[in-house]
Parts: sequence; structure tokens; C-alpha cells
Amino acid sequence: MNTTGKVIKCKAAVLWEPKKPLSIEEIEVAPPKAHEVRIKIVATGICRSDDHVIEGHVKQMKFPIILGHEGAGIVESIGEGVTTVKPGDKVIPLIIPQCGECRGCHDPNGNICHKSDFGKYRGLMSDNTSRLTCKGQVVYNFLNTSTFTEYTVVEEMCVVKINDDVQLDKACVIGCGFSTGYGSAVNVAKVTPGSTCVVFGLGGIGLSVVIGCKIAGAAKIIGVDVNSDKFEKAKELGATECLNPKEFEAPIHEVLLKMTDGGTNYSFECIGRPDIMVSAILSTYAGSGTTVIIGVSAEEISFNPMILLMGRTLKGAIFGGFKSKDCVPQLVSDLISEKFNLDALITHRLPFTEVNKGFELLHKGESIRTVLQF
Ligand code: COD
Ligand code: ZN
Repeated sequence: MNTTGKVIKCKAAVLWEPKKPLSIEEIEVAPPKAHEVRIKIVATGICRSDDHVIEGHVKQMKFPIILGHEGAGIVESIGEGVTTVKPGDKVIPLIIPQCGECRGCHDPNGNICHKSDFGKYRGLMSDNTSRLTCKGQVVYNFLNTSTFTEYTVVEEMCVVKINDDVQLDKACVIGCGFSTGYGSAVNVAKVTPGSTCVVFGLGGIGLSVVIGCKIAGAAKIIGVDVNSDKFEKAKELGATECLNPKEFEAPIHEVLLKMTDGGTNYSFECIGRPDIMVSAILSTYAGSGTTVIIGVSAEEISFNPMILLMGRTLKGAIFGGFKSKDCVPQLVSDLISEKFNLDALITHRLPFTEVNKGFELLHKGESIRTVLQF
């Protein structure tokens, strides 16, 4: 049945309020307006950032909301003026838009489009309305995307066509976790061949950093996690050794300084804890080490400026510093040509309606990425 121009009724996982399970509801998805695209979602990963909203850690968030931001799907219909995708195209929705017009998009050294909803959490399209409703109520979107739904509508600047040959139930993790971690290593830190790296937190993001460090030619990649069950996979992906801070009396940065003749060249914080952010800085070599902060924290970070004065660099990035529309198609092509393999990141697959089970696996520390299939 041709659905173009019509409201689609479909299933979605709605979060009515924080600290509640997601509720599978029938929602209405309005047709795309000008410069918008309606997508049939085929697969979506569960990311810790979705969980942060469920747990109530993101204070500005509006409810009800449809979470999910690591998806892949097929264009169902397009609004007036859309030129870069057409019905039937395989696409990835983009958590960082690329409008191509703002200072952020013109900045060759950054990727933060001013249209991004990251940190603002308006949850609406640019015209301040939503295409999603449930039981007569407006439903907000998450990070310009919302993928825990059979259909979603995004703006053209928040979606990109990808190679037809890719499997969408793998490519979806390029929509957030993989690109965020991998780009932090190859793009943001610019890890050099022969260097020493330490990765704090071996979840989906941290393991993607490990993949990036290995591809960049790092000689030593040390993984740090309080859950030793994460070590096997980290080593499979390229970690040369792994440490559990619970097994050491001394602070972990001191252990790392000893192991690396005075500090690593690069460190990555993939947990979202201010104390670990400071440990990450302290574990790099004082003369020239670089730290990339990837985790988000509502608390402040504090340290003596002397820590940086000697020559350390502190950086941060969203989406691995990648300009989304420019870079995601290439990442998908790199997946097809087996530059990297994402199978190890996808530990569980579930039908979309079992989304809450996917979050349980995340809470228990059992999953890296659960991919929900529609
Ligand atoms: N010391 C060592 N390891 C720890 C500690 C600790 N004190 N606490 C937790 N860990 C480990 C856990 O055992 C786990 O293995 C890992 O840290 C965290 O992994 P996950 O699977 O919970 O989380 P990820 O990898 O999916 O995401 C982690 C982020 C910190 C990146 C994420 O939570 C976040 O803050 N994202 C926002 C940043 C961003 O770019 N967002 C864009 C959209 S996501
Ligand atoms: Zn994410």
C-alpha cells in the first residue's frame, strides 16, 4: 500500500516519564514536510545515552519522547525540496546534523552543526513542531532522530544515503557508538603509529576506540574497566593488555605511568565520570600526552592547571569529530570493504518489541550493543 502523503500508524517505544520502562504504543507519524524525510527503520542499536534519559540524568529532556538514535533504515517518502535521498534508499539518521550553512559546518576543524539538538534537547523539528503523536499528545524526538519506532521523520540535514550493499542490522552502529569511538582515535586524537594508548571504559564506545587505535597503528593499547568480563573482547579487537582498577592498591594512573615509562601518548575517557577524566589526563605523558573526553557527565571536573601546563592536551568530541553527512557514507564503505569488522560489537539481537530486555542486558553489563530488529 502506498503510504506517501498519508499519516502512518505504527508501533513505537514511548518513554512517558523518566525511570519507567519504555511502553510499546501505537503512534501516528505525519508525512514529511518540506526538506524532511520519513524513514522505515530496519534496525537500531541501544546506546548508553538512551539509558541516561530513561534514568532521568538529562534534566532538560521533555516527555513523552521516542528514544533511539543509532539506527538504519529505508526512505519511505520525502517532502518537497529534498534532493539528497529518495524513496527506497538505504539511509542512516544523523545525531549531529550537517546543514552545510552554519559556522560549525564551514569550520574545517569541527563537526558541530549549529542545528544540532545535543545539549539543547528541544526534541522538535526546526519549525518547532513534531511529526510524532501518541494518544493525542505530541511526542518529542531524541537527538534529531528517534529510532525506537517503525517509522520516524527527520530533516534532510539529519540523514544520509549509504551504499545499497550494506547490511542495515550492522551498519546501524555507525549511527553512533562505532563512529564516536573510532573517530575519537583516528580523527580527534590522531593516534600515530607506534604510540601507546589507554582506553578507560570498554563498552561499545571504548571498544570502538580500541578498533581505531589499532587501525592507526598504535603499538600498545591498554584497556581499563572495572568489569573484567570486558577484557576478552577488548583483546580480540586489539587491546594489548587490560587492567581492572579494583585489583590494584595504587590509583590506576600511577600503575599506568609505571607500565608506560612515564605515561601514554593518548588516553580516552569512555565512561562519563569526572574522577576518571582526571585519571585519564594524569595517565598521559606530561610533556605531550593527549586526552580525549568522550563520556558526558552532569558533574564538574576539577584539576590543577599544572597538569596541563607541562604540555598535555585535553580534547573532547561528539560523534568522533566526523562531519556526519560527509563521513558516514565512507564509514559504511569501509565496513563493506572490511577495513573494520563490527560483529564483535553486536553481542545481542532482539525483536524491537523487546527493547526493555535490551536495556536490562546493558544494566547487567552483559551486552556491548544490542541491535533491535523490526
Ligand atoms: N572505571 C572503569 N570502568 C568503568 C567504571 C570505572 N569507574 N565505571 C564503569 N566502567 C565501565 C563499565 O563496566 C562499562 O564496560 C564501560 O565503563 C561503559 O560502557 P557502556 O556500555 O555502559 O557505555 P557506552 O560505551 O555505550 O557509552 C559510554 C559513554 C560514556 C560514551 C556514554 O555513556 C556517553 O556519555 N555518551 C555521550 C557522549 C556522546 O558522544 N554522545 C553522543 C550520542 S551517544
Ligand atoms: Zn549514542
